[in-house]
Amino acid sequence: MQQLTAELEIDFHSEEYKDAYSRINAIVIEGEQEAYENYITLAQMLPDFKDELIRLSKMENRHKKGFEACGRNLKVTPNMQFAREFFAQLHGNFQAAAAEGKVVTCLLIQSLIIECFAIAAYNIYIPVADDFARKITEGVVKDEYSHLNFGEVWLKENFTESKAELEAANRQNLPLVWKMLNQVEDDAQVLAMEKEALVEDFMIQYGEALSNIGFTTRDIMRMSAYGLTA
Ligand code: Y39
Ligand code: FE
Ligand code: FE
Ligand code: FE
Repeated sequence: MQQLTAELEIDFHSEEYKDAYSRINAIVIEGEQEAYENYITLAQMLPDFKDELIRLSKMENRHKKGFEACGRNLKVTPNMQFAREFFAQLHGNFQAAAAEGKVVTCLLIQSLIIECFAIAAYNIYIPVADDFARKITEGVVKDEYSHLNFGEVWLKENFTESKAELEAANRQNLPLVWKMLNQVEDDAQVLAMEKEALVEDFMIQYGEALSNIGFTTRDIMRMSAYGLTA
């Protein structure tokens, strides 16, 4: 892994790298902050799972602190304004769903879509990260799999009643992921993260999650196609 970053000759201290990092690092910090808040909201919506969801929210808060340290380590100031705008639509959809008590939509947005996005981004980042950020990100990505698992297990257990709402929420929110990926493509490239690799990893995680919940291959194909219209 050390080798890959050396082979690619990534200069973590160049102005170009730091400029791109000011946005990507901010996105990750903002994402972790919103994930922290989203799991607190979910804890209120699912009182039977309150303790577990509060535990997940605390993990998100630790992730945020880890990524703040990654930015400080490279002497980069995260562009939080950019990051808030980046998440605004997905965040708005989560909040609207929460206000209506639509727990299935909230779980799809946070525990499936956002967690799969995080897993894809962190998996692709780890081999090309600086040594400090790599260690932090390796610890974080393990936690993200457990967050995805929470959503999968709950939705699998409630699949029949959730199916229609999941399809609607997928249709509403999956196109946002492609929009977001397109927005960060150039910055990700500067960090040696290929958009094609991000898309591939996301679709594998997301498709596997839908399959674990109970969707058929045919359903998954149909649901995945909504991304392409973005
Ligand atoms: O559950 C979580 O911890 C998720 C909030 C974090 C999302 C991180 C989103 C990363 C997108 C980065 C895009 C880089 C190309
Ligand atoms: Fe996280
Ligand atoms: Fe998470
Ligand atoms: Fe490319």
